[in-house]
Amino acid sequence: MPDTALPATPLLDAIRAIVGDRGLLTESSDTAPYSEDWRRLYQGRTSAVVRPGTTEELAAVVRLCAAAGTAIVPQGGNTSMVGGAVPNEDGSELVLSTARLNRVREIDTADMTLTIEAGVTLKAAQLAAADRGCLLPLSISSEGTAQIGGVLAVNAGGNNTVRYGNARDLVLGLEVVLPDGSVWNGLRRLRKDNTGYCLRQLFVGSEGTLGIITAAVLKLVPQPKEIAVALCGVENPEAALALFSRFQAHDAASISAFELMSGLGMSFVLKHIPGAVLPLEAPAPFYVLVELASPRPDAGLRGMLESVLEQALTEGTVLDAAIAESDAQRAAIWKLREEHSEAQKREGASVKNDVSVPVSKVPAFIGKATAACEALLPGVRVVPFGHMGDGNIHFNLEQPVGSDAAWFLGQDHAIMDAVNDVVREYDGSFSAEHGIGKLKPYMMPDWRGGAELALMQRIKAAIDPAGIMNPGKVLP
Ligand code: 2HG
Ligand code: ZN
Repeated sequence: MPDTALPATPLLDAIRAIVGDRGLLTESSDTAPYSEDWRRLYQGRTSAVVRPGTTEELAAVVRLCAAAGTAIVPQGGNTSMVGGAVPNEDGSELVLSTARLNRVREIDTADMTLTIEAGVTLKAAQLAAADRGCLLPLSISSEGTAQIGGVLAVNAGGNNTVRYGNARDLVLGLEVVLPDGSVWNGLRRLRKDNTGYCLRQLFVGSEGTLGIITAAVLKLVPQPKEIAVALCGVENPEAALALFSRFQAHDAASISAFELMSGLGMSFVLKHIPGAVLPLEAPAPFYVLVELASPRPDAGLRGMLESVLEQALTEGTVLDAAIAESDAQRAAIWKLREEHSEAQKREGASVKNDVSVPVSKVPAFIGKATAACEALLPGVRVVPFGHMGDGNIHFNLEQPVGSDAAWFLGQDHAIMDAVNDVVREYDGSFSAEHGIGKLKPYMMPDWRGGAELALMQRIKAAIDPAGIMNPGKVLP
């Protein structure tokens, strides 16, 4: 055994007896990928990653940890942008991976429900639904890796919130392992069920601090039969908002995504992502990706897209536009948007602000926050993009060219504070869809202090009195 492996303990022996050898990783080379977050902001350590194969196994492991007073960090695809799924640095916390809970339990096309385990990736869940002619209307850039359990635990939003709401809005039922190792089976599939406190919504968005989601019943909708996508170049966020209003006035119900990108963010994608091509004549200061979708095959979306864009071109709201002519072109346009995070990572160090403001305030927010950041850190590169149709902007800042990455990352609180001051002016939120994790608990007293935070702390104490579930996340 290499000297990097930590010694076996009675707890690990007992856990091994439940999950078997394939359910327990203890070599540091095996546990390392589970100990660091996607952004590489947090480098934790753990003596073991436990990978139970069933809910019963997972519950038995939690019972052992509860008895031993050992803290647990639940982890799905480990795609958190806020360090929500990494263990601390002292190696005292066990990582509990849901990856092997990966069964689609049931798809019911009459009830339009998907009963699915936590470890299925969002992409696999979408494909399972599509196989049965249904759509799971949740789409995020990390869907190939992110797992259902984590997606629900953080109440992910993504690209289709403008039409279908956030993950929370799709959850009919949940199965949760509680901090004492008991299992709450709330896998109901009812559209109406007023029976006291809505417990499932307590766990959605709790980021693993109240229990571990092991399975869920999610709502499905009919698969779109017609989809139309365009990439538009626009002068500024004001023009993007004007375009959004045009589409809304025309047929608000057909909008399934309305995404904003900046010229700089797009240039990073074109530079760093192989195969990325801009389908417009010339680069633009900002871009909009608009997607219309309908379950009707003859909805005439293509014609509608053309006529709205023609009007917008005539009045100057849009500088140029490309409408996808095939599935491949549609995917190529979406790739330009979905690779924004990866491209920014390759360009250098970035500080992220996952914030939301009322949709009508997005342009003013971007203008003011840009000015604030440029005044704070001359040379900083502002890369706002995101889900304009629901008001969620990823107001990200890339390090100044030639600056030291560690120095830049050390400015994160000053940058986030400057951006959040503007968010507050517009009655927005400092955390729109990525959650609080390990990065933002310090903001909670300021933003959610008083009765609200006190209530959250009492809920945490009531459900997890020993504080073993994902310590140090969400609550300060
Ligand atoms: C997206 O919308 C994700 O692509 C990631 O939420 C955003 O990298 C980010 O800040
Ligand atoms: Zn996003």
